[in-house]
Order: sequence, then structure tokens, then C-alpha cells
Amino acid sequence: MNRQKFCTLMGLSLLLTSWSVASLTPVKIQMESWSPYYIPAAATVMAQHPILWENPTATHHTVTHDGCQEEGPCLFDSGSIPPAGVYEIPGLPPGQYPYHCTVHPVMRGTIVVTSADHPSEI
Ligand SMILES: [Cu+2]
Repeated sequence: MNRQKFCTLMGLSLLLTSWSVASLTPVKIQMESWSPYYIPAAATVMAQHPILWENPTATHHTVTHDGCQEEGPCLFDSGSIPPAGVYEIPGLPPGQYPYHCTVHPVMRGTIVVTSADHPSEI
């Protein structure tokens, strides 16, 4: 493959990649200082769909998959999210993902990821 052809292909694949990413608006979850803390507390999302948490509160919070502090695999852990901060993950495979805030363990939420092909199946 010559250089020009290679560059054209690279450009095309970059264009397609950015287009497909841009077409997926993240599902937003809002944090609050009082119950239910994460709104919605149980969010249903399609597989591989990005998820964005927003922290409009005056304190630091985390979005930590329960597996990170148990035996299970740790699929996401935001670390400290400052006031006005956000945390985004690119997407998850189908399943149920309980998570919490390590600063305030009373803050608990769940992500329910459904299969794109079989939305009723988890
Ligand atoms: Cu918190």
C-alpha cells in the first residue's frame, strides 16, 4: 500500500470513529447531597453506551463500582470528583453494576446495562 492510500484510509477511519462517538450522547446521572444521591439511582443503559456523572454539589464524591472493594472485577472507579466536576465512562457490557461513593458509603446507585440486540435481557 502506498503512503497516500494509507493516509486516505487512516483519515476515513478517523472520520468514521469520531462520527460514531459523536452520535452517542452519554446517559447523564446527577449527584445530590441527599437521598437518593445518584439520580436516577438505578439507570438503565444500552451496552457500550457512554455514561456521564455530574457533581453539582459542594463536596467531593466518587463513582466506584462495588467490585473495586470486593473480590469482583473493578470496572470503574472515578477517584475524587470535585464540585462541578464530571466523570465519564465509555460504556459497559450487559449486566448489573452496583456502585457507591467511597467518601459517603450511604451513597449507592446501580447501572443496569441491557443488550442492544435484546433490550429486555440483562
Ligand atoms: Cu459522596
